Amino acid sequence: MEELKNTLEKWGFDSRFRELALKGSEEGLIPARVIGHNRHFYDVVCEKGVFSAKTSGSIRYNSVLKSDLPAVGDWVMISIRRDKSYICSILPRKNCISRRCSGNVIDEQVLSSNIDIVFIVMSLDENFNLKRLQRYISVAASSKIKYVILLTKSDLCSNSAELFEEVKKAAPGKEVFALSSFDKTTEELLRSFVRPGLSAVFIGSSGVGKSTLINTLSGSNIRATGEISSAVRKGRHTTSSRELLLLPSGGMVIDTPGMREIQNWQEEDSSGFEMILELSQHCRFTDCRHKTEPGCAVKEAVENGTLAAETLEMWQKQLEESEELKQKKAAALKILETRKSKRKKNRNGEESRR
Ligand SMILES: Nc1nc2c(ncn2[C@@H]2O[C@H](COP(=O)(O)OP(=O)(O)OP(=O)(O)O)[C@@H](O)[C@H]2O)c(=O)[nH]1
Ligand SMILES: [Mg+2]
Ligand SMILES: [Zn+2]
Repeated sequence: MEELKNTLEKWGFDSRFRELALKGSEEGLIPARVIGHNRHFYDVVCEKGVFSAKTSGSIRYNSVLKSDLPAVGDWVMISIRRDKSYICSILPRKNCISRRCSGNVIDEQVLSSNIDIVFIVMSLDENFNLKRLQRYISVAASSKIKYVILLTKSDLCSNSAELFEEVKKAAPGKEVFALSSFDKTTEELLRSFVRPGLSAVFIGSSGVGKSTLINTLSGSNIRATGEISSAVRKGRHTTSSRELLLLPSGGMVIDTPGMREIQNWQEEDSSGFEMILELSQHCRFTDCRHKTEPGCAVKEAVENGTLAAETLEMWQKQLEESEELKQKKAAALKILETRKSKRKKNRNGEESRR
């Protein structure tokens, strides 16, 4: 029994989840962690091994947002009935990293949950883009999970020191590393963060080296990486699904497919925009949007060159998006309430008929 308990601990099962799981175990359910997901099935690991599971009807019935469904990294309670396994509930997430779904749908997609560290990966080649990095930072920061920035392909870059400084400025006080994904020192660096029992997730655009870093960390080629020339593989993604892997040295990593766009779902985080917040204290109107209002201290700072116009542009875009999101969230909650009350009515009706 002790050995079995150890198995789940390797996968990050701690006292918090153990306590949460105890409540569910009375109904014959057992705890498991979601380690993979494809269209209709989830791969889950539990004391009895790895199983392919479906969600129970009640999970599907009660979900309004995509984020109400299981995600890679979740601890869940499952039932194993002969040859079929079902995910019956999701234990409350310790945290999660999520984004707004791409395209026109406004919904929350959980990229992974119950994470101890986020590696934001960007390469020092033509993929380098500070605006995009800011997006990733915003997503990681609002999830309140520790994040570290990895700038890969330093071996292909002649001005990596310069770019490194630019990133340091964009992420004051944060840990930033310029490296080559293949180096032994990179393995040591990653290992210092991904300790046994901890879960790390790698996020970033396609081709920046997320899977390569995971191979370096694990000491073997456990992940396929994109080897085809960049001209051929433009827009192609090597990693196509999220997967949580247990490393031989302990610790877990989640490899994710490169994302073309990432938009924050959570309330916007203001890190990186402190200067605007500070300046807006001096605007004539307390609700100044720094657009056409007279007496705007922020606009003034842009005009005299103390504040970059792009920074203000990004901040305004972020505000617009978060307002749109607030409305959508309110609408989604309404749907949930209606569903719940309908369900209650049905149940009451059934009872009174008895
Ligand atoms: N020179 C050099 N090449 C690298 C480095 N890191 C990754 N690569 C190469 O970049 C290519 C893409 O790497 P992947 O690890 O597949 O990138 P990915 O981020 O996992 O991409 P997706 O799975 O599509 O999201 C591969 O050919 C790697 O060998 C690096 O530090 N230096
Ligand atoms: Mg990959
Ligand atoms: Zn203003």
